[in-house]
Amino acid sequence: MVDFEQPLNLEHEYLLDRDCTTLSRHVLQQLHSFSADAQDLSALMSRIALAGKLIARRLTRAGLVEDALGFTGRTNVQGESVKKMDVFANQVFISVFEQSGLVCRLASEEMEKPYYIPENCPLGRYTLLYDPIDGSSNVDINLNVGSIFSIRRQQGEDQDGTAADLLRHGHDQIAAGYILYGPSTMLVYSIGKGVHAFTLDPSLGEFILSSENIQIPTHGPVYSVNEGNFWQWSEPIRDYIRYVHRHEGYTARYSGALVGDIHRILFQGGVFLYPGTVKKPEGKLRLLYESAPLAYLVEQAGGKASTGTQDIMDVIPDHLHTRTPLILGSREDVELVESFIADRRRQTEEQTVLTSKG
Ligand code: AHM
Ligand code: MG
Repeated sequence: MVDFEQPLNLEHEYLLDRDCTTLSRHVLQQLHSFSADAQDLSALMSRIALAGKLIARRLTRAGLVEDALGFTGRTNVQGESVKKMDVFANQVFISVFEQSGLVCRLASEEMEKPYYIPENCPLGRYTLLYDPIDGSSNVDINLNVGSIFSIRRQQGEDQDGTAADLLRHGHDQIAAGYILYGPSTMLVYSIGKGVHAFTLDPSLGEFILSSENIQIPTHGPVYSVNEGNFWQWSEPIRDYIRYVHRHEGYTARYSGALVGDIHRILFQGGVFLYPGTVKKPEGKLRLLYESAPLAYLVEQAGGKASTGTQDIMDVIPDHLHTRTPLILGSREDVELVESFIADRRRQTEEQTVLTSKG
């Protein structure tokens, strides 16, 4: 019941941003340094934040702006229909890094090959990998979407443009995170020193620190998966879902945008699953700019990321757009899913031995 007699305490409104720790200041504080590398990382994060603000601004008014919503009529390299917002957001990331001297090369879900910014290359020692709009199907219905990013040091010249130096495990990432476009716009990042969340204050136009050193609960109630794919899963994944259906304490949450689902799990605990399906045996999500950055983040928060049989961070992609099954979230919940997979595998092996003997 609202007590209308009580005056509102407006002090609380300013409690969080009283110190106004901005993103760039936070990066420098984390590194305890003003070295060239620290300045680079701070500048990189500021540019990513600028991309986030530009995308958030467009999303906020998308229903009022001509040509903001709907499909372009094209399909991308993944064979998926491209939305106008995908194209816009992809271009925003390119534009904010032009003439920055920071990033020589960008690679994204929307581009078959890496995009070079030649004027940056003499100086820019980094590659930005990103999913400009994650959860595109939510755009036209005004639900949350996100952007995912990962930063790696560029190794060598990549003269043939194959980006072979990117085909390495996730431990090579030096920073990763996401921007969530929800009721507030939030940026969550890690540079290998914990996970920190910033909320965009539109009146300042700045991301202000709102949660520091986020630790994911070791177990949580949420399981987040597209259950419409049940018929397409392997038996161990079905075993796990049958298990949660039959035990108290679980609740299903699935938004259609990975960033939103992971954001919930980061704060409240639980597990996100996008396993292989009949139609997509490797799952849907792409390693380099979806699964690996989120794995890096979740591990930094004390959680776990797995294909079901291997740590996501250890997976080496064979091409830029390689997909992997993804099981991500609270350590105990991910391990429980893995145990169902291991159990079935053991049973199958035992069965094979028995059959061969007899
Ligand atoms: P997108 O980056 O093309 O939007 O695809 C990734 C999205 C994830 O955000 C989400 O978890 C998943 O695809 C939803 O897929 P589905 O509709 O098959 O459940
Ligand atoms: Mg995506």
